[in-house]
Formats: sequence, structure tokens, C-alpha cells
Amino acid sequence: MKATAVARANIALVKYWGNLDARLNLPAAGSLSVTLAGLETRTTVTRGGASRDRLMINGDAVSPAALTRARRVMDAARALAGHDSEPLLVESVNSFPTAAGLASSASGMAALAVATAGALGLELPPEQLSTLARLGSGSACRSIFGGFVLWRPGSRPDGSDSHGVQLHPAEYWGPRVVVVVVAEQPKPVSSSEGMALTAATSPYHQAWLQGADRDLRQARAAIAARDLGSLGQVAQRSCLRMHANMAATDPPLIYLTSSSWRIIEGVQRLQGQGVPAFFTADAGPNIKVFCEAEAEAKVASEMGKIPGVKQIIHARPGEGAALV
Ligand code: 2P0
Repeated sequence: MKATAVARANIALVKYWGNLDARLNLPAAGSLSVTLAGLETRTTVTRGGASRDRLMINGDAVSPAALTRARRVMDAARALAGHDSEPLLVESVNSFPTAAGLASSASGMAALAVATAGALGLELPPEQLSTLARLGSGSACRSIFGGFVLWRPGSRPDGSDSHGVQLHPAEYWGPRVVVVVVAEQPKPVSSSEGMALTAATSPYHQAWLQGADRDLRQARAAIAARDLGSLGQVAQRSCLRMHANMAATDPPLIYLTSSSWRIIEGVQRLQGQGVPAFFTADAGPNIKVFCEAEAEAKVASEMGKIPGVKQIIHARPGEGAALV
């Protein structure tokens, strides 16, 4: 009647920004990410725990809009289980500050998919858990898997072949990820709204989508060679082109702040000194710095000196989502 799952956030090295079908979160291009130990969501789903669906995050009931989004995952799982109208109580806790503007939707929807399937007695292969998680948040389909993960866009209109695929497990390679937090408020424009605005108004959007296959090829080759320099080249390019595409929308969508740019400059200074490190950032101002393990202390200490930095979180490649 009750199941608990743990899932971790992921950070994309080749970014997802654009849907073919926004209702099913079917992407217009592939993306590639690393699942992160250090940023976890733990979710318990209980059958018969409430008279209607309820979702609590860190002890507080969520907004109706957030519940509606979670119910896309819950409804699809209930349909598979043949329990269409059974209400579920969902209790979710993040190990990292929820308000810190980090990717809580990826770990949250992945944990929700696994815990809901578990509570309903469904035994689904990871690919199917990944398609379920994707309905709640596109990037969540990657958090079902650990380590280095490719999201294959798929070609079926129902999305059944649009899911994550593990390229290498977490223990394959251990670069460190220094998460530099500069903002602790939720972003003003959600990713789904931002993606729709970009597709509708940015003149660069087609060029952005056309670059994805090349970026994926280079990123996969760099990871296969455990080559942080080559991975950094493609990851920084994918990140900056995504932000350029966002900034070219009408009205403009600018997620990076002056603090973000100071951190990017700080990473470039370290690179100039020969420190193996690169930056990336999602739809928000916080910057994630990848580096070799031996450079982690230096990177964290340099980032900590930059004005505007509120918090530093240490992460590294981690495991996929699982029942506990
Ligand atoms: C990604 N992002 O590949 C890209 C890069 C943000 C920038 O997937 O609305 O997590 O946050 O639940 O799918 C963000 O979109 O959607 C995203 P939300 P999702 O990680």
C-alpha cells in the first residue's frame, strides 16, 4: 500500500530546450546529462492515505498547478495498474534547499514515478519508468538512470520510445561538480513556458536544434575517452548557445545574472591557470562547475570568494532512481 523511492537531480551537458509536443514533453532533439549524488529527493506514495490526491513537499501542500503536473505521472501509472480512481498521498523531501533554484523537478518527478509504480504494485522496466517520469518533467526521464545518461527523443507520437538510456554507470568516471548557488528564489519563467516562447519567437531556434547531434557526438566521445577538456568544450558551447537562444526571444528570456557571469569569468580565470574545470547553467542563475577531483578544493575556494555566492554544494556522478 506504500512505497518509498529515492532519485537524484541531473545536470545536462548537452541541453534540452525545445519540445515537439509540450503536453507529453517530447523533445525536439536529444540531450545528455550526469545524474548527481548529493542532490536527492525521497518520496513516499501511500494508497488509501487520503480521500483525494495530495502532494506534500518538505511538509507543505503544493500549489494546484504543481499537483496537476504530478498527476500526469500518477494518472499514467494508475491507468497502467487499472486503478484509475484510487487517490494517492505523496510525501516528498529534498536533501537540498528546494528554494535554491536547483533542479528539484527532475529528482522529484523521477522519485514520484518510481514510488507511484511501487505503491501500485507495477513492476516496470526502467525505460517505462523513464517515460512516466518524463510526463511530469522532461529532464526527469534522465534521472531514472545513474551516471551518464542520453535522452533519446524517440519517434512514436505517444512518446513510448522517448526515454533515458544509460551510457555509463556512475562509477565509470568521477569528475566533481561544484554547484555555485547565487539565487534562492524560484525562476520567474518556468522551463516549459520558456521553451514555448523560444520556439515561437527566437530566430536562432532552428540553428540551436540543428547543433544538437554534433554536440551529442562530441560529448559521447569525450565521455568515452574520460576527456574533461573536450567535454568542457562541448558543454560550455551547448550551455551558452541555449542561453543565447533564450535571450533572443521576444520578450527576452534572461536567466543568468551579473553574479552568474562573475562566476563564469572566475572559471575562465582558473582555466587560464591550467585548472581542469568547465561551467554549465540551466534555466536559472546558478552555475555548476565540473572539475577533476584534485581541483575540487581550489575551484570551491575560488568560487566562494566571488561576490553574490550564497552557498556551495558538492556533487559527483550518482545512482539512478530506486525503491528503498
Ligand atoms: C535540461 N532544462 O536539459 C534543460 C536545460 C533547463 C535547461 O530540462 O519545468 O526540468 O523545470 O520541470 O524538464 C528544464 O526543464 O522542466 C530543463 P521543469 P524540465 O536539463
